[in-house]
Amino acid sequence: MKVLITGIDGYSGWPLALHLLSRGHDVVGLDNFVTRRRVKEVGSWSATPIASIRTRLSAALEKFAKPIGFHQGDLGDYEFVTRVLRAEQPDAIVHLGEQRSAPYSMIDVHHAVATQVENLTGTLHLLYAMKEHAPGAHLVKMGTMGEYGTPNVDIPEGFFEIEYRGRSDRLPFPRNAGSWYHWSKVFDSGDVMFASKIWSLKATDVMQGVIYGTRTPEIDRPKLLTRFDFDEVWGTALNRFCVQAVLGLAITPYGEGHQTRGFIALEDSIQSLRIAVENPPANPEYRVWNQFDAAYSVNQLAEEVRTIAEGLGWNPRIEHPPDPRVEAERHYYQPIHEELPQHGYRRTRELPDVIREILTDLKRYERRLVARKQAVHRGVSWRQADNTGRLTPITEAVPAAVPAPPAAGTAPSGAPDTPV
Ligand code: USQ
Repeated sequence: MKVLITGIDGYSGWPLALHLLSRGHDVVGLDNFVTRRRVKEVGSWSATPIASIRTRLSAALEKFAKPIGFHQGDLGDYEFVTRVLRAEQPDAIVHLGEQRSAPYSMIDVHHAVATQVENLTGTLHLLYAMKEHAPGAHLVKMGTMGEYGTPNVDIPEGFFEIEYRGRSDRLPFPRNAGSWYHWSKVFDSGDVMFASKIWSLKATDVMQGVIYGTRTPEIDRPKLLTRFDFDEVWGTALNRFCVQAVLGLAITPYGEGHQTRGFIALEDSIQSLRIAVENPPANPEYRVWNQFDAAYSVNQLAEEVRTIAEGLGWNPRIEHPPDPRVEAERHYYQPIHEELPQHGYRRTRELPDVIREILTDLKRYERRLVARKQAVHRGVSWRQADNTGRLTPITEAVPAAVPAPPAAGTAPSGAPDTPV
């Protein structure tokens, strides 16, 4: 199968590319490297020293004796999107190329607008380009469990049967997102659902929980490392807690800490995306899969990290800063996740093992964590309309120039080779 990954340079995109290659698929990706630039914007970098795309592509070629095709460009450029789809004719498109941070979207009006404009524009461009140039392709769209919010009833997989005033129907389950970012994913989902209906496209909308971890089996050498963010804007809860333990900073479940979310290890999240790719709907259809392994409160995660870090001889502590987000700190949480197991998914990674692995890996890169320690807490508050004062850059400026685009299917020539 030929698979196009948008956002191939990202936390999930890169390990997914390696995994699909290992399964014998043809892989081609596109990226505009915006996450690398935006992590710098908030004064941070990846804990793992990730190689440039050029080095990544040649390391993958060395390992799998098969190239990954690559196009540098922006999903906001419709000409670029159509050119790639026309040239590549993918069987599946995994759409990961979106602004993925809730705190980033809450910084101020400009970050909110950038998040929603980019995410919706990129998705619409992809849908129109599919309709015109690859109507038989299967779109696997990265959504988020956060689209549903935390309702006081069980959460189905996308749709539910409802009876109201004596009549019944199967309708999309109500969405109730908790950030401008999460709302952008809700709007995307509506657009993918509608496009699938009017143009008879095949689409799987993956409602993914919070991902954690540093490794997948294919990442067996430094040049193949994926990024690992730990600053308040780009790092997610469990990954941040591990970094806090390594740095001797307080582990920070916000507020009461009973906020509960679905979590999934990086390796299993890649397994799920691969299963979605390899099992397209037989006929045009918009389907929704909830993708997480288990629900944990942030308190449970903090305790788990503390216990394992203590086992390593460290002395971590937990503090509860006031919750900077506007979210329920105590709530019911019972999402259903039956579709993936029905398609062959099996959990392979247990939480304590992965935490131990993350802590061990991070210890190796401790100097990089120390160098960006100030970025672990930035103070983006959902209650403030403008958080920019808190986010004055604390490291070097973002490079202005974007490397020249490489030819399709070749390693880019202009991409910087310094690990970032
Ligand atoms: N949290 C803490 N302490 C921290 C950081 C976060 O208690 O230091 C809490 C948050 O308040 C929230 C929960 O942990 O209640 C999850 O926050 P998060 O930053 O790990 O995840 P979130 O902002 O929801 O977004 C992340 C990814 C996003 C993905 C989403 C899946 O950045 O791309 O869509 O997880 S989900 O959460 O299921 O919507």
